[in-house]
Amino acid sequence: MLGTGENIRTGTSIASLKKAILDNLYYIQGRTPELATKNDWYMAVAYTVRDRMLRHFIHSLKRMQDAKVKIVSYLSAEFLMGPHLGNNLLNLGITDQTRQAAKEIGLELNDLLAQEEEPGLGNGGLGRLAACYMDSLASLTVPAIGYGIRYEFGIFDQEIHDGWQVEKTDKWLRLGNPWEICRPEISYEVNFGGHTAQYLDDKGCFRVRWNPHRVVKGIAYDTPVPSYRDDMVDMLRLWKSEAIESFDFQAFNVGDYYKAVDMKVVSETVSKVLYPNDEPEIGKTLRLAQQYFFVSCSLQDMIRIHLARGKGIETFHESFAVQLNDTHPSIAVAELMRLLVDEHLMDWDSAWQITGKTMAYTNHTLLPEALEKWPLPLFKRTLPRHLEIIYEINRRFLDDVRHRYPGDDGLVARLSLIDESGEKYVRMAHLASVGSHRINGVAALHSNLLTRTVLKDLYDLYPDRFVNVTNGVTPRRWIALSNPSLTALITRSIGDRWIRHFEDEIRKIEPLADDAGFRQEWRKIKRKNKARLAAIIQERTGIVPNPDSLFDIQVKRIHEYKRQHLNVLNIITLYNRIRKNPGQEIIPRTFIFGGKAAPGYFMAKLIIKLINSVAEVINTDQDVAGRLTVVFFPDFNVKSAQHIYPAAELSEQISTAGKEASGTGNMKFSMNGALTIGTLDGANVEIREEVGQENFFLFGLSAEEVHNEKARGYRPRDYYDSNPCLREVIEQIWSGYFSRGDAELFRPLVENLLNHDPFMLLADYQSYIDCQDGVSSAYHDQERWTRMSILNVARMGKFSSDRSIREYCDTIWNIKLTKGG
Ligand code: NBG
Repeated sequence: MLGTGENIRTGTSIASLKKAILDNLYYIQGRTPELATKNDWYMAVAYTVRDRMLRHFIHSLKRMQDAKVKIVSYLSAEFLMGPHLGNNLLNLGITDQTRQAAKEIGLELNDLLAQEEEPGLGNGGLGRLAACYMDSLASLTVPAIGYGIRYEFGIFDQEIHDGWQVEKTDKWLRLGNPWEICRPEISYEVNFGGHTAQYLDDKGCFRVRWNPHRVVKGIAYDTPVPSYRDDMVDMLRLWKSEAIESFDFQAFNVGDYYKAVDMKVVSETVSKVLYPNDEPEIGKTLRLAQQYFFVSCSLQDMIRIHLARGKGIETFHESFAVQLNDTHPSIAVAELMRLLVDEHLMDWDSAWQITGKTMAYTNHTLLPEALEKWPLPLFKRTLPRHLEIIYEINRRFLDDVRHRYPGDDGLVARLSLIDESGEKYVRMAHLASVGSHRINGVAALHSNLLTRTVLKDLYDLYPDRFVNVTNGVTPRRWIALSNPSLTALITRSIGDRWIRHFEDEIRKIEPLADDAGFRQEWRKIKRKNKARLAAIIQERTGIVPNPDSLFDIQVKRIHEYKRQHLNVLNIITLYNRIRKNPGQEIIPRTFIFGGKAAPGYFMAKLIIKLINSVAEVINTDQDVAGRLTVVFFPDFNVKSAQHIYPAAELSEQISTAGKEASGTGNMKFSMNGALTIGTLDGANVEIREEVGQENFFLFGLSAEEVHNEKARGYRPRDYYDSNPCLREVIEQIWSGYFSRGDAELFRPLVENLLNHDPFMLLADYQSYIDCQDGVSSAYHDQERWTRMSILNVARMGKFSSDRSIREYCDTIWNIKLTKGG
């Protein structure tokens, strides 16, 4: 029986949900319960949940037609949303009813949650940040559209074979995607290649026409992004590339069927696959095509929405605040100019004003080699009209620079949008900066270093444009969804307002750090989460971790600057101590690693092999049995992350100071009660400030010390020569101790450390080891450790993405928050 007055599509009583699931199974999946597969059931439940978002979704889209409302347009080549079902149930507040409804049908909700294949449309932190920001935008009831690419294949699935990473195609769409709504009628044409022609229009004005070589079409796929327990449902609009019909036609007319099909294949290639690098790779035409493709569709869509509000094009910036998530979408500066000047016939100066007021740019990296630049010939071949526009932007920009700094040719060359120091390149960070009214870094240290290193000249020119917005993560997915037991405990203690108002409310658990009963429950929950993770690890790897050992975890992309191999040096050091003194008492530890290496990044892949090789030796050594365990958790992604963070006790944030822009995993760990061992890098600095230095394990050189040591001429070999423990560890790796006698395998890694060590592992080694000893002794005192853990969570308010979004609204988008403030 349905609850009184309940609708089959919207009702949230157990009876309504149950009926709806069975209905959707029949009418959407075309199955009866007897024949339904697990995926059929998952789909039926997913559609049932989606139905319950649509009323608010449609209403929110209607609100976007209101000319008074400014819409945030978050342009990002990556959105790492994670599995939708659990999160949507949570945000709608119908998890318990749905669990019960499923149960009455004979289904386990957890099995259905496990059935969902996550959309891995991102590489790491940058893509996941975009997803957290979408959650906060909706929850703060800010109208927002996330614009990106609907990659057919997301980030590869990682398998481990013989200790090595093997990449497998991610076929996430294979079984269908119930969360998206395809909108074939929302589509735009995007041009590529060809040439431009100048002409005088009927008023005698100089105009440019672009005659492209190729045209593809972008189709919108919309995914609702619900707020946490509020009416707002924002939208993720991803573009899929397709062939335009006219091309098929032409070929058909001359009877060339195969050419028509070829054209279709080429067009569909644009949104085919996510580039699996978290640093850009120079010279991939397809990547530039992807960037331009999604940016052009998105800007055309925004202009359509703006004009549909009945407003003139000259007020575009009042309708949209466009945020460029790194330089990947920075072609938007030139594309908006093209649309305004060439298509909407606006004069250059007005168009430039509007562009600057609309755009803002977030930088996510300090690694100079990671700043995107495109070889000029490639750029010209792909986007001839945009190159002309960029030249014109550059001409005016550099005139201004010359005017302000007469005679400084060096400065002009450094600031130019075109790098002419050797082979010519278009500098995308410069384009983004010149075309934006705000430029931000993602943590205080990072923003500060930006103005002193990679963007220094731009900062000197436009100091008022630079601001900091420290990253944040959503406490909904990362605590309420991932850690239900902790969520229940906190809610029992301080009520449930903390989930929505994390910034102010979570602090209320601070006094409970002194409550022995609370501490005991806290520990029980951690123990339970560890046991749950241990079971998953056993299932995935065959390794059986001891749930009473200290869970010491490093999960993130594999990169030399993140220094997973420094962690390995500590593991081997501990191992050597036990070998020499088997009877000694030590705190048992389980070291867990997870993360993907870019497929072409040799050293990162070798680090994975090293971890697995060390694991093999240590895990099978009877002398250490149960005391040290090393695990490489394969295929780290959002789904597995939700099991990993809640089980962590120690969070490894050990990048070389000055290299990690912010980090966001560091926040997820700390929010789940892990203590951090870390350097003064990225947001670690602010996390330590918030939780208190006595609740944070700090080690290593500061960014400034790293800089100075390098300036003095860093010699890693000096550290090697003078530290016997370090020497022993390096020699073991070198000699084949962990590679069955193969002394060649890890040679590139060891030689790099001894001769160059660009990330200064050897300089930080002893400080890291000492700090790890401090961790062990702190862990010895479980009451003290628990107190520190509680204080970490209590003081994480600042790192809610709600706070970040509030700051973006205030200092960048000029949007007044109506609610939740
Ligand atoms: C990454 C940084 C991280 C940061 C995220 C989100 C890129 C280019 N940058 O430190 O490495 O947390 O961006 O800002 O992926």
